[in-house]
Amino acid sequence: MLSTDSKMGNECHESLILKLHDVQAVKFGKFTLKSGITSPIYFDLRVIVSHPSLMNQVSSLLYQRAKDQGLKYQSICGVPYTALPLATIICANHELPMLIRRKEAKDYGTKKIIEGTIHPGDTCLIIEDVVTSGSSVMETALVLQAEGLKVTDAIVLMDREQGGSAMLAKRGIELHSIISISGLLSVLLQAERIDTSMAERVRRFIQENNTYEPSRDEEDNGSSDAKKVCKRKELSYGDRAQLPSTHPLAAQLLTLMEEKKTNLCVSADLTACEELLQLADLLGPHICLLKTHVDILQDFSPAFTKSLVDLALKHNFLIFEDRKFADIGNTVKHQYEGGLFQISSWSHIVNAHAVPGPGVVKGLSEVGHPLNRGCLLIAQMSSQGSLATGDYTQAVVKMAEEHSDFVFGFISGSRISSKPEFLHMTPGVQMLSGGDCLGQQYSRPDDVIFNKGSDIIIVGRGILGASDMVKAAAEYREAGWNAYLKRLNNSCL
Ligand code: S5P
Repeated sequence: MLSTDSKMGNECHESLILKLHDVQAVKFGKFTLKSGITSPIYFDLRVIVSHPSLMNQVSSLLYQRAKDQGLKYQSICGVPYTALPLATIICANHELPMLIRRKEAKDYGTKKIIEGTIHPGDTCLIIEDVVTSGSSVMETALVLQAEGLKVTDAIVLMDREQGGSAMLAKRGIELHSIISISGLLSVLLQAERIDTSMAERVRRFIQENNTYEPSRDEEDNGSSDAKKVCKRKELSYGDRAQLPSTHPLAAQLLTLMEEKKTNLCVSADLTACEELLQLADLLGPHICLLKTHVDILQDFSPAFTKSLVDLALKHNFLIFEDRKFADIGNTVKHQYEGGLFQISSWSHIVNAHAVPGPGVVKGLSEVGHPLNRGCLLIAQMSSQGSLATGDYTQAVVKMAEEHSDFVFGFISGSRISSKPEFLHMTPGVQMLSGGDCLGQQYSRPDDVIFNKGSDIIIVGRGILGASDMVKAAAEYREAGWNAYLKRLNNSCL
């Protein structure tokens, strides 16, 4: 087992997930689904109606999620049947109007399909227990919309991450889930309720059984984000390396990416030097960048950085110390050059928050520029509730452009600068979207590179947590590279 600290926080719905497993609302084995497909995981959330404390816990989480998202709605409708009592509890506890959708219209009397008082123009929030393809939520939404109600959001306890969210988004409904498959598997794995091979079987099943099939139009153009990408002339990594405005270090990185055919950066968040060096040697052939957090190493020594630099030369990758400098220029200068770690002596790339103003870049540049080092500015973050959005992100782009002799790119969730000399690197990447229990949020490689137009995927636990890290790295590399090729092919040249 690697010494990475992958421990989950307590507010991770850990107890809820364990209770759901206790009452067999989630089961592992071999199950034949309605479609005839054999699945290694099965959800039967209906059983929770017999467990009142679970019902209360789930309903309050659903309500809280809507509150955290800042959703505005005038009524709630639960998708029949399991979500019906959940909606009832929420509405009763918070004195909210509820609507009930009938499965079948009554064949006598009013022939109503929705029970309750309908105010056309009101927004109705949909509640659901599990979403796979999203079709049940959609059916309910259509019935509500036919009555003149607006449906913009749905809250679900469990998203199976098999395309439901994408399908609903395409139809204007945002899906918010409490538990993701990745979160569920992490908790059950840690509690030793399932083993690694079962977790991997489920992950693979989910990836291979995505129910969402983009329409031809979408396939041709990508999502709406990709349409924006398509409008641009898309240069290859190799072409961007040749641009006169490209920073020499960015040019070196872009060239090696093209040569090695990889846009994968592994986030080597390990706590023992020897393990980190072994990882670098093992994954070196697959990566363009190795990202470190040198201050989490328990046994750091200058000899370690020398070995790491040797491995970078051996496998032709660059080193990126994820130090996230965020102080006044004079202080970051010392932090970069001196102290125990002497970062500037071995790390090709560092990153910084722009929050202190341009002084942070000037201070770092005084040390790094003469050494031909480069810097990324953190323009967006992958964590939930990040404040690095909107005007702040725009200001970071401006700051980068004004210091392009040292700053050559961004940490961001998507492409935020149209200048091809800037590189975009995106953390929070796993094969399945979802998150951890401490606010990390994951996007898939294809989404990051093809839809969002980023250049490099940064993957930590998606690889470090796999039983076969080399295989996992190869899979991420392939997914990232194929998404890049798809983007180039899709480019409107
Ligand atoms: O916004 C960010 C910026 C960074 S650099 N979100 C991040 O997760 N990171 C880093 O990327 C984080 O410090 C960690 O080292 C890595 C993500 O790790 P993972 O295990 O969640 O893939």
